[in-house]
Amino acid sequence: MRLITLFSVFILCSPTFAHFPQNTTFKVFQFPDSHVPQMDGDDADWSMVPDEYFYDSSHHRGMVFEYSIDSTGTENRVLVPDTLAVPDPTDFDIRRTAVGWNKTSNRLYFITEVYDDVWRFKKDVVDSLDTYHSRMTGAFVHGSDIWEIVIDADHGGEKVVNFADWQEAPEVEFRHRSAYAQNYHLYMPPLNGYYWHWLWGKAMWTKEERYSAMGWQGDVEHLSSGTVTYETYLTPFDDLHPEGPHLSRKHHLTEGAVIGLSWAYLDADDSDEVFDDFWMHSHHPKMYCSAEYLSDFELMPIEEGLFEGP
Ligand SMILES: [Ca+2]
Ligand SMILES: [Ca+2]
Ligand SMILES: [Ca+2]
Repeated sequence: MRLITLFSVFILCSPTFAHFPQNTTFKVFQFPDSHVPQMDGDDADWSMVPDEYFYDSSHHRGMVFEYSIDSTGTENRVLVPDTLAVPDPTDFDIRRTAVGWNKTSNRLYFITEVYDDVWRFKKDVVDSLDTYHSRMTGAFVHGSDIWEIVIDADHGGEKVVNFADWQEAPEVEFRHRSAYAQNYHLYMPPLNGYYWHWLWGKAMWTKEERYSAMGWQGDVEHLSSGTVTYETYLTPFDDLHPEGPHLSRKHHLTEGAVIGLSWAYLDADDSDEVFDDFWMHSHHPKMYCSAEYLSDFELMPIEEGLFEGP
């Protein structure tokens, strides 16, 4: 059994560059009110979205690790810096992923279709994910297949975590964590059949349907291989307060605006404690902890000609 330090791969976040990859702007498809997709795992309502809005495995890169056994017999792994892995389609194949938005609902819509050789989505204790300990340290999160999405809608480049010393001032850290750039860990498929939404912060209310929802399809079982189609919508915030929406400030999505956004897939195959790899759209391993490492995405106008007719 592997005894790898949970966050052994997480490196210090000290942003020095802005937005990855640089000089590239990706597109967010605009759905008119008449064509807002349903979160049911059926991709039919994305059929009109042009190919240029979709990203596949070729757009993603993974982490590379070195493994070693120490004197106690514990296996350790260390991230190899400045080295990226190319996805192996027999291990994890991102067939296609796209992002959309709708002005009226003020939501971002996501769809992904992924093949995995080992789907992991069962654990003995799911409730531990919502404990103070888990929310502060990230404990109990890994070892399941997760789609991690980070949104910085006002393009401020703020941090996600590390606002204060976790031991000295946990309430300061919790107040600001995911407030200005939200980090969601979405379990794919839902853990134990129902748990899907873990915001990396103290707030528990972002999983309410008025702020987020999810639907998926796929003929897969725990520890089996197969293809999953997963849809979710998320609501962007300029300030997400842990105590509730009444103290929070939504971001209002505006046509033509450029937002900070990225995602990565935590592929867990071999262990129910850690991930095997982290497949990143932005190609930057720090995208999880600061919006400085996200990509630029433009909220596009409605595509002419796609929605005409009766
Ligand atoms: Ca759908
Ligand atoms: Ca895999
Ligand atoms: Ca997996």
